[in-house]
Amino acid sequence: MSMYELAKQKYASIGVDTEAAIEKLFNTAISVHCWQGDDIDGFEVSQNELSGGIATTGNYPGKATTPSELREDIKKVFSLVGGKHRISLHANYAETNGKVVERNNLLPEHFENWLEFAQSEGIGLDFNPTLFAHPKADGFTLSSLDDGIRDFWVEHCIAMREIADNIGKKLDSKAVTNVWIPDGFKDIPANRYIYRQRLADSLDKVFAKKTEYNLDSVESKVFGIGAESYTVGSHEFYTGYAVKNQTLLTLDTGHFHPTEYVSDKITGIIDYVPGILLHTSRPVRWDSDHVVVLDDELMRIMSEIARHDLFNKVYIGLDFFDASINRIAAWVIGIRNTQKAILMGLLEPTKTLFDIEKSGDYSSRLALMEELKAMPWSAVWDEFLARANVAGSLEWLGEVKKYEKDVLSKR
Ligand code: RNT
Ligand code: ZN
Repeated sequence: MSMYELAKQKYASIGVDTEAAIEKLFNTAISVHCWQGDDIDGFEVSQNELSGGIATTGNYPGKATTPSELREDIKKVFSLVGGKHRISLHANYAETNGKVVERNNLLPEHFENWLEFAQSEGIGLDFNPTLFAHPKADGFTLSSLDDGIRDFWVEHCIAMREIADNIGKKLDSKAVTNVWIPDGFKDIPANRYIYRQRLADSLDKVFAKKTEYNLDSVESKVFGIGAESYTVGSHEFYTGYAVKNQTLLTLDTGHFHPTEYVSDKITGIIDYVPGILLHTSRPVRWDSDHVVVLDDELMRIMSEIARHDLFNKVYIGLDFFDASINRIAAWVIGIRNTQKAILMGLLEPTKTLFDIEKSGDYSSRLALMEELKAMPWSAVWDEFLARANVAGSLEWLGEVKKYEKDVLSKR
């Protein structure tokens, strides 16, 4: 009997259907962030240094320097992971044919090549206005007290959600547009209120027009480099804003105090917003955006989604950028780990766990949860890879090494 058949039987004995889990995993799209491929540089004609309190570190050779190289890399990544996914694009990945197009003037045509790529891959796209790495993003953007600066960013966000709406329609797949701003103070502010009022007013302007194929989301943060004392778009601010205005709320796993868990926030907020966008990341001592590993928190997050069947309300996206290792490997590791965690969540005997808990038998609850970790989930994972026709657990790295030799090293 194959490893998978044995695993299938073992799971069946605790009431878990591995076939259903595999099918669900196939149907769970992850929004893959384009910016892992080139350290968030993007392709603007006038390049500006990364800013906004986020940073990539490392100098691994072979990064994508053109849109076609980036798409080639993403194609490679997609060939190494099972299932159909999406691509999350930042505004600074627009293609303007060598012409300077200000961010507030961006149009769907500037994402035409991405649209064609998505069509040929049969996938959806998501968007992010880029409110950093720009001369007008010096400390404050949507919350700026300077009308000129504030209006510029309002216009930029409006342009991006129109692009999302337009492209979402063409792809017949709703696009999530995620707004994150770096606004904040290095040192103790005198007036914590005024910037938040300003931000709320800007967001109202940005979201004023209804869209059909675009879903708005807002992303909070606890601090950034250079904004250690005060972040305008804090978690409380955006939670309130999202609930009041019924936008999605983005939860980035790197944006909270180290002892706070995103996994515990999901059921706290899900009934009050139209959805949650996850930014799966890995903070190491700070919001460092390391590649996602299969750690406890990732498993807890995915098990929350699986236990309550929240797949229709939680949009799973990635957000990490490591320039110190092969960037294709970084992507594949992060995507595969996210999928492994989803699978582990799907392989839990949820009803049994809930029933045991209701009965008050907490010893059995803990025992079962711990035993689940030693169940043969990896045999189900290998079966998923085999059915997806992608390289197995130990083989994919060889393909990345080959790609590095044949393609990346020649850049
Ligand atoms: C920054 C936010 C944001 C960015 C991307 C590049 O702290 O997490 O999501 O990482 O937009
Ligand atoms: Zn994020």
